This record gives sequence, C-alpha cells and structure tokens, in this order.
Amino acid sequence: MKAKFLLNLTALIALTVFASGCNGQKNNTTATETTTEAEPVGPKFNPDSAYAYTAAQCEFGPRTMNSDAHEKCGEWIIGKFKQYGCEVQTQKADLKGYDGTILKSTNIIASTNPSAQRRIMLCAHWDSRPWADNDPDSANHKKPVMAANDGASGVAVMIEIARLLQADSTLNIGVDFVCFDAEDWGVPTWETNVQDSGDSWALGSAYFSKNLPAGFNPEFGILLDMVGGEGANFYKEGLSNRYAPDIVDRVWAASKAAGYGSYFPDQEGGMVTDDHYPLNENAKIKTIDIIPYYPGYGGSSFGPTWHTINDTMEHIDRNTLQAVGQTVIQVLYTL
Ligand code: AHN
Ligand code: ZN
Repeated sequence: MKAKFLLNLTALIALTVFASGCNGQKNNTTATETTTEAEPVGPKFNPDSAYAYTAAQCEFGPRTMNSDAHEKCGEWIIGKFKQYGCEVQTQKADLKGYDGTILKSTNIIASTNPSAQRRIMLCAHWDSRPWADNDPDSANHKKPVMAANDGASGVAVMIEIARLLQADSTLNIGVDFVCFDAEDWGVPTWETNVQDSGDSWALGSAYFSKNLPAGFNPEFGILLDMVGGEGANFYKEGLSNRYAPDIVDRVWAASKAAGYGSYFPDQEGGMVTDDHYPLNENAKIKTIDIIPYYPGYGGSSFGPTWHTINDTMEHIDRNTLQAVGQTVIQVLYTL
C-alpha cells in the first residue's frame, strides 16, 4: 500500500519586522509561521444533494424495525444505489432484540466496480431508534426517533459518493457501501432490570461480520455515524484508534488536505460500541468510526439531538455533511 499524502507543510511566511530602538539602533525580528495548504482531490461533494437524500429517507417517517416506513425506505435505498450504477445485494436475517422481539433485518450491500480487486468499505446504519429515550422530556421516551442524523445522514453521504463515482471513471478501486440494519434496538434507559453490556446494539453488523458475502474482502472500512449534525466535531474514536490507528491517521490527514481539518480535531474522543466493533473483532476488517463528540455538552457526548425527538432535518447542517463527504472522497482518491 502506498501512503501518499498531499499535505503541504512548506508554505512558510516570513514576516520581517523592523523596529527602531530609542538609541537609534535597528532591531531586526523575524517571525516564521507554518500553514497547511489544502489540496483537495477527486470530485466535489455536493452538500445539497446529500441533504436531499437525508430528507428523502425522513419522508418515509421513522424507519424503525418491522415498520412499513422501514420496508419502503429500504427499497428506496436499494433503488438509489442501483440508479448510480452499483451492484446491490441484500442480506436478510431474523435477529433477536434484547427484549426477545424478532427483528426482520436487511443489510444492503452496494458495490461499485465489482471486478476491482482493491476495495474499500464505507458503511452506516439505516434503521431508526424506536425510542427517544434520551429526550429531556420523559413523556417522549417511548416515541420513535426520526433519525435524520442518527441513521439517514450516513446513508445519504454514501449515496452522494455513489453518484459521484458513477460520473467519474478515473477511480480504479472498488467501493462496497454497506447499510447495516438493526443498529439502534439497544437497551433503553428505562429498562433498569436489563443490563446493557453493549451487545444489544449493532445487531445487523454483528450478523454481517459472521456471515460475510462471498469474496467480501475490503482493505479497510470507514463507518459514518451521525455525520450531518449542526455543531459536530469528529474526534478520534477510541476503538478506531485501538484497532486501526493507521486508518484513523489517514482519514484525519485527508480531512486537512480536503480543507476540513477544523471538523476533525487531532484528539481522542470517547470509545463507542458501534457497527465497527463486530467488523474489527469478528471479521478482522480494520474499520474506523467517524462519529461526533461534543466534549462540553452535558446531555450526551453525541450531541443535543441524540436519541431525542429533535433528531430531525431542522438540525442537519449541509456543511457537516460536506466536511465528512469531501474527506471520504479525499481518502478514496489518494490511495
Ligand atoms: C451505545 O450507546 C452503546 N452505542 C451507541 C451507538 C449508536 C447508537 N450510534 C448511534 N446510535
Ligand atoms: Zn442511535
């Protein structure tokens, strides 16, 4: 693998300040400033397009497991990836929720350039959480989450990338877009008798990690989780740093080269049990998680709308979608 970073650290601005001292002698002071020049490569990510794909999913209503909106949205997602030239397969399974509910789960796998040996996985979950159990008003805890950010945003960024890849024939590698189902049926906060050991989440990706489609072998993966929220910053997530530090460094460097480094602080955030965990642990596919971290916010480190009834289009910011989308494009085009 060739690590080629288009990071240009050589823009040196020399400021020479001449000052006269009271004795008439000249003082010559030189200050040196280093800046990082952005060098974006690849097609331009269209934030309006990604925003529209986010809204389109929300228009079905909350895509909670076993619901009609979920079924219809799944068909819509498949149709979009097909429209943009991907080969699409589905992986269906009946999975058991923490409460015994049978969840009719469908993972959607959409591939560009199927004959390419060298492949990268992009992934996101597409189901909505059935309970807004982190809402400040407990009267809302049993209402479903619209999941504009926590669900639709990651899928939308992937669909926009699929559109761009179809229009651009210069990329020789293949991309496997995987939409995981049944991520967000994790133990709700009101279930004080049920212990949340972490394994009630990410059921679709756990199943996928133990039942990989034939020949599925990407070099690494990037999970997009809540990539459209206003005010989001993406700190280096702990499990990503543990399993795939080289991929984390590559993606964070790409964010700077793409011109979006301000969204990706070079600091570690929390550790999150998410869809990348089973991929790393079971399938041994190095996968990192791009997930927001709000260090100053008390309500949730994932931000103010997480698992609340306010996770709606009103709180989706096109600039966040663009920062993540253009960073991922940068990674794909600098491999
Ligand atoms: C846990 O709360 C254990 N994981 C969060 C994963 C998640 C939920 N991502 C989006 N929704
Ligand atoms: Zn969630």
